[in-house]
Amino acid sequence: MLTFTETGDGIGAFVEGFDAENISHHELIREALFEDHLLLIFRALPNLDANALINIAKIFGENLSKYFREEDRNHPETDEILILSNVNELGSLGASAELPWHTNLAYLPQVASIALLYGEVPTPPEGGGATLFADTRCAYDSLLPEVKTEIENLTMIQSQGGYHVYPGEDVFGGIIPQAEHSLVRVHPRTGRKSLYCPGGRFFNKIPGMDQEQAKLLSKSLLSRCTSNFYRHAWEPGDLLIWDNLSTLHQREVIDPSYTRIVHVIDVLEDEISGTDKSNAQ
Ligand SMILES: O=C(O)CCC(=O)C(=O)O
Ligand SMILES: [Fe+2]
Repeated sequence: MLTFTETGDGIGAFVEGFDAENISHHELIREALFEDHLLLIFRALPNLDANALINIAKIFGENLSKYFREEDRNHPETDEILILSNVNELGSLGASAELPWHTNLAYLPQVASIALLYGEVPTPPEGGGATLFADTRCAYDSLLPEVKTEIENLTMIQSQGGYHVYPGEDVFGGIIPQAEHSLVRVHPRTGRKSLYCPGGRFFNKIPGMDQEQAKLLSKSLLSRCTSNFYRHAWEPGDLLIWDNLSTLHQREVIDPSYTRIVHVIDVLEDEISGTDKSNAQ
């Protein structure tokens, strides 16, 4: 039987009994993800190979790996999975530093609706590298009505010189990918509002707002979102799937004397557009 048990931290549920071959489970996990938990945690699936992971991602939609740079396609068997590791020969993309709060691909116009992270070689608890998740939908709901009105029509520029390609742009020539997104997003599936990536790793500016004021607003919204979070201390074979439009995540620093290898897939959900409709031209 497919069951969901809440983490108790206001976001996320542990999933048991999931069978990817059972089609009736597909809509159940989509519903549990978007309507209820925003983060699904599958513990200890140590034998999940590349195909199995790709097939689970397909339940949610189109793989966005085409936006990754050629040189970063580092999985030996497929282009659809990125390996993030703090071991150079395996790809140094994630390195060992902390990754501040962010949503994946926020600096692309076509953002990822869902993301998957699979822990192939997690660090032991003393090795760091836990991943934290916060609910930006609840954070929006908790704002005072006057703050909601104040931010309703704001946009933010999200920017990153990192490892994803901005379609049509030459990142190798030094152009930093960036995109403008509405701060308040309406989830295309549930109709619920959330704060979309209100600060952290990719925040650049708020068009039309003085930069000091923009930074203060971003900081205060970010701290509102991240006052509660679920902290995932990895065990071998854990799989996390999250609603990337209604959450933020962060990775704690890794002790570089430990090896850590995780696999990433970013997905654009089939039935919805990841493009910010409220902002569409
Ligand atoms: O390594 C992790 O736990 C998270 C990695 C991540 O958030 C990213 O690469 O976007
Ligand atoms: Fe991420």
